[in-house]
Formats: sequence, structure tokens, C-alpha cells
Amino acid sequence: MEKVLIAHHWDADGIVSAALLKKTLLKDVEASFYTPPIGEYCLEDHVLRQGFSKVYVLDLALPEHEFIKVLSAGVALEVYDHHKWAPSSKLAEAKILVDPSQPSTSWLLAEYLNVEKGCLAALGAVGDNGVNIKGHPLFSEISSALESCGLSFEEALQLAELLDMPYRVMNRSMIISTVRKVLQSNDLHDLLQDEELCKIRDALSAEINRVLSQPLDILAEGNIALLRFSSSYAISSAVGRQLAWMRRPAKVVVVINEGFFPDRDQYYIRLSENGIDLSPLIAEAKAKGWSAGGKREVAGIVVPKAESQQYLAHLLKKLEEMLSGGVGK
Ligand SMILES: [Mn+2]
Repeated sequence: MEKVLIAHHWDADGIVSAALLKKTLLKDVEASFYTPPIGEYCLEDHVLRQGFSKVYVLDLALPEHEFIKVLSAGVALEVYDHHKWAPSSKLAEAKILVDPSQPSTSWLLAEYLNVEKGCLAALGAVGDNGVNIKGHPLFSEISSALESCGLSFEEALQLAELLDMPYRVMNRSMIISTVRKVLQSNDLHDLLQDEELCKIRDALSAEINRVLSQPLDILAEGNIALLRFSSSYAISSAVGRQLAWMRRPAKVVVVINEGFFPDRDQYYIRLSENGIDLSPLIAEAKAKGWSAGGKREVAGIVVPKAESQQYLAHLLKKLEEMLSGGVGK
């Protein structure tokens, strides 16, 4: 029998997209599921040594060489994605469907595979966009898809949040077991009560509250708020967002998790209000060979512990300069 692999993103959209593809197009096909190491956009070499005749890649804008690797191994490739990228001619043999106008890969799948737009298709869109999906041109369709299986919008938000839990605690095998749970559940309401996922959600929110209760350092004449903490959970972005959006203690929030990696500190920088552009900080960190990402208003940078103290001083000075130069702009 033909054996195929479904490689998918680790988040809620990736999980429901994998389940949707298996349920529809691959109903009678033996399919294995795979998600890359969390935070890394790659397919590990062992993936191509398992005799799969085809690899499906969902919701993952991998670097092109990863896709070429699949084709060079003589394995057929199908890609479905809503991130913004354009396949080059080197991928001509593959079937590639990229449509950034779609709110999620799950919705794109339903659209292009011509299957019923139900809860799974809608959940990915809710997962990727959160409450902002309400402003999407397709929202009324998405909301009727949820209604068709009796999920309220609030329940869909909660469910999508739960489906993100395995990656939030960096548990890769739980991502795959969650795909199976989605496939096995007859009523998605049951997943709202899933003990394993709810336990993680509660532990994470308790941890976020613990961290948020710690005192902030207010620096640069009240323009920069700094929060250093130690947690084994990947919560710096959640903590930074809550501070910047809800509490707005300063123009810029700097959050540092010293407890996630043994050898590196996680920096998360977010603006509470517009005015400066953080992207030079990202470029600067990348030039040092550090892992860094983000955009104008948010930056995530992973700094080796040996250099962290020096970097923090540099960062604060640089932010202060940017803030004084950027006033009124
Ligand atoms: Mn997505």
C-alpha cells in the first residue's frame, strides 16, 4: 500500500490542516504525520529514508532547499500554504498551491480540494488570526462553518488556543497525538475538555500571571520597561504582549526569559505605541549569527548568556537613542 507523509506546521492551523487533509483527500491512504523541530523550518533527513511515496507539506513556508531535498530523493511533493512566498522553477515537478489571500491553510485546503467548509477549515483561520478574523472578508463564511458543527466563536477561540498548547510547551510528540485526537473526535466540543491540553493551558496562564506579578524596571525616563524572569515555558511573547497592550507601562517593553535555554537568554521587545522601527535590531542580531526574528513593532532575539549582560546595556542605549530620535515621527 502507498505510504505518504503529512508534514505540517506545529500550530493550531497546521494541526487542523493535517487532520482535514487526512480526512478528505487521503481518506483511504496510509498517512504518517510529522512536524519539524519547533521553531526550525526544516525537514530532518530521516523523513526521506522511510519509503514515503509522497510528502505533503502544509502551512510551512520552508526554505526552498528543503523542498528540493524531497524532489531529489525521488519523492513526490505537494505543498499547500497561505504564507507569502513564490516557488521557483526548481520546484516545477511539485504540485504547489500558495495563496496568501486565504486566512489559513485549513481554509485554503477546503477551498481548493472542494470539500465542505466545516469546523476544521474554520478553526485554522481562528487559530491564525484570533479575534482579528472578525474583520476578514471571509468571516461570515467562516462563522457559518463554525455554526454548522455547533461551535460558537468563543468556543472556537478556546479550542484553537488549546491546539496551540503542545508547541507552546515545546512538546513535539504531543503535536502529533493532538492531530490524532482531532481525527478521532466525533464532536470537537469534547476537545474543549481535553484533560492533557487544559492542564497545560492552566499551568501556562498561572506561569504568565506569576511572571507578570514581578516588579518592572522603568528606565530611560519612563520610556522603557524591563522585565527579567526565569521560566521553563516559552512565554516571553505572551508576557510581552500583555505588558505592551494591556498595561502599557512605557513606550517600549523589553522582556527577558533567562530560564528557557540553558545557554541563552530569550529577548522579546515590543512597542506599546508606534514611533520607532525595531527591524535594525533584528538585522544586527542576525549579523552576529544569533537567532532573531520579528518586524517593525516586535523583535525576538536569542542571546548567548556569555554576551547577554553586555548586549542588554547596548540594547537599552540603542533603544534610548531611537526613542529620542523618533519622537514626533
Ligand atoms: Mn497558518
